[in-house]
Amino acid sequence: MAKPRIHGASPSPFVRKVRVVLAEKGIDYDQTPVIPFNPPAEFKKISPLGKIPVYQEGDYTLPDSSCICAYLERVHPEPALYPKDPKQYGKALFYEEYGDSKLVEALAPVFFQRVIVAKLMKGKPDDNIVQDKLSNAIPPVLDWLETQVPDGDGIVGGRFSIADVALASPFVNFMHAGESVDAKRWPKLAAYVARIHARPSFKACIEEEKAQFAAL
Ligand SMILES: N[C@@H](CCC(=O)N[C@@H](CS)C(=O)NCC(=O)O)C(=O)O
Repeated sequence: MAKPRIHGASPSPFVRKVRVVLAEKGIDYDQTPVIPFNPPAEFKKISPLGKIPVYQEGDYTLPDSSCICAYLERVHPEPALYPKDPKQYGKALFYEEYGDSKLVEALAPVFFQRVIVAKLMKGKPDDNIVQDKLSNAIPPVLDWLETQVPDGDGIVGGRFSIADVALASPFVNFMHAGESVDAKRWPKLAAYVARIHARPSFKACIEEEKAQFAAL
């Protein structure tokens, strides 16, 4: 098998999902830090939606973090990151979707304003957007997650899975934006996110990203 290459910049929650899965499965890879708002001319050929990440293995390319992670599970089945039980499998896919859509929609604008606009683009962040998300969009999402998360590592069947990867990844962006889950209001969720982020797979990404942002 050709050494895989991930096209996409590390702070993307979707790129991070794939990097965490690669690390959990012990797969070595290269990375091209494509920024989707300013992609190289040829990028659309491998990313029809113009989004990151794209996975490449020789001349095989595959966009979309969920498709990539599912593919990686087929070619590297161990350690398994998808439950074998059909009902748990269905739940894991739903939590992955919830992380990728609802959670990213709620948390990412705070990251975008405070990090992308303020630090990378050296612009003025729109504090109205940030406050609206923090006050209105985010609490109901965290309220629901508080009812779902376990005391252990795995939200589905007590085993770490793709669901945990997808749910924990957007909280890294929240952290880069100077925010965290309020442990007084959402104690189970705060502890769960901290546990997942402490896994070596997440920790390596987080430390690398922090160093990148510190250099700005
Ligand atoms: N469903 C996709 C979403 C990927 C995505 O939205 N990536 C963002 C960066 S975090 C992007 O490339 N945005 C550029 C755009 O939407 O044009 C996946 O899971 O990979």
